Amino acid sequence: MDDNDIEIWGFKTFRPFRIYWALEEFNLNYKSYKIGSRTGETQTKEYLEMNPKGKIPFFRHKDIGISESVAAMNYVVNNFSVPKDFYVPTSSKDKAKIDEWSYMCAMELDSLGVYIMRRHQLVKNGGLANLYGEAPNAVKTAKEHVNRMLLACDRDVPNNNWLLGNSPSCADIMFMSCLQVVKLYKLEIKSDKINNYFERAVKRTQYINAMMESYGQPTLEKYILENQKK
Ligand SMILES: N[C@@H](CCC(=O)N[C@@H](CS)C(=O)NCC(=O)O)C(=O)O
Repeated sequence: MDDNDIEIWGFKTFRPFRIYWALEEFNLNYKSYKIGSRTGETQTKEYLEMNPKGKIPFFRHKDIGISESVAAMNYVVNNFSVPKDFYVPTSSKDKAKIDEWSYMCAMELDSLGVYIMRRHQLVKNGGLANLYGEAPNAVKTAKEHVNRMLLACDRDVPNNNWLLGNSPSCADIMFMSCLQVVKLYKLEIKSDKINNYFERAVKRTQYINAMMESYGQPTLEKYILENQKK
């Protein structure tokens, strides 16, 4: 398939980042619209006609529009010619392993973990308690949940490789996107293996390009520093 007319809406958070990283791995052309959540930009008539959820990211390629980050990431890796140094499995076993990582990240780390923290933490701690209500116990148990899930991942994180071998795959995009936000919320990752994996992964050029697209900075540290100045 050709990469004409790929468009992506959204930036500055870990979910659009997933799509940017996939697009960068596949070296595709795309047009990005740097709109943020809760800025009003996702609530215009035009945007809501495209994506009635009123959220970011939104992805469009020709006649298909996709309003879920994981689905858009998968669309990219399943519809364009696969670069040599990116792993898209053909075996049902490896496909299942990638699904296992993706669902774990989207449900356990994202929805039940960092997103609960984000919704119910105080604004001064980077949360949205002003909109969704302060819920210290929910935040506490969400943090514990993230911790527990990360410790459970430790066994399956390799010492020197990507999650499924010598090249990154969607499993890595998903896991790294969540580790990124775990770090943004200053949660300690109590696994040397996972911390070392993170440090290896952030050196990849395509990761850095995706960071530039979504956060305007090559590293998370620089993005955090930039925001502290504001
Ligand atoms: N499951 C969706 C979640 C999308 C989502 O919640 N996006 C956030 C920003 S990363 C958003 O737009 N929030 C605004 C809102 O909830 O109104 C995905 O993975 O794409």
